[in-house]
Amino acid sequence: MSTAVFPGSFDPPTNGHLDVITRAAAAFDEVIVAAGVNQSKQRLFSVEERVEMLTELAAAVSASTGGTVRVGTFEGLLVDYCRAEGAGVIIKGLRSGGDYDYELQMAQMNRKLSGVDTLFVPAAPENGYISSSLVKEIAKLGGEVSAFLPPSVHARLLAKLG
Ligand code: COD
Repeated sequence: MSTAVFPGSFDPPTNGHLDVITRAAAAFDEVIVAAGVNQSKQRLFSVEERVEMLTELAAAVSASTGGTVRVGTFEGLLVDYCRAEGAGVIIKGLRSGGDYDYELQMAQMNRKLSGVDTLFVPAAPENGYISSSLVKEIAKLGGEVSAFLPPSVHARLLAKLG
């Protein structure tokens, strides 16, 4: 069985993340969407909230694609998590040359460390400018962000920001 891990902060998950999850689900028997737990980073959503949002999205993708998408969390080295889960591939989304420069080095290092390879999924053109941090900034300043988020995530963001 081919298992891939799609790691991220997902603070919160966006339409860009959802597109990558959907496309990965079509290519692998199982996709684990793994939310990183990094105690030193300030997040808007707790890890429990991010897992809840991702679990709703994973259920919808599994239902629509017939694939298996589940959600996990990891702390520490990503490749240790991949090995523990029996995953041979890491999935990363690429929006720009900046993403590529950053991700290439990590991909090469992760392969050297563990043999776990990284596959890059190019962002869909309509999602290429979406990032969780920009969406949060716009929403905090009162801007409209519903076009960038799955509806369930949008509702949670509005509730979170009051
Ligand atoms: N369209 C397509 N893809 C997108 C979009 C979009 N609009 N937005 C984001 N993505 C992709 C990103 O490129 C990334 O691949 C993924 O989705 C997650 O994005 P984020 O922003 O939620 O999460 P990041 O990039 O902050 O997550 C960083 C990790 C937690 C994955 C990273 O820090 C990590 O691997 N940490 C583990 C520690 C480790 O092993 N370190 C050693 C590395 S060699």
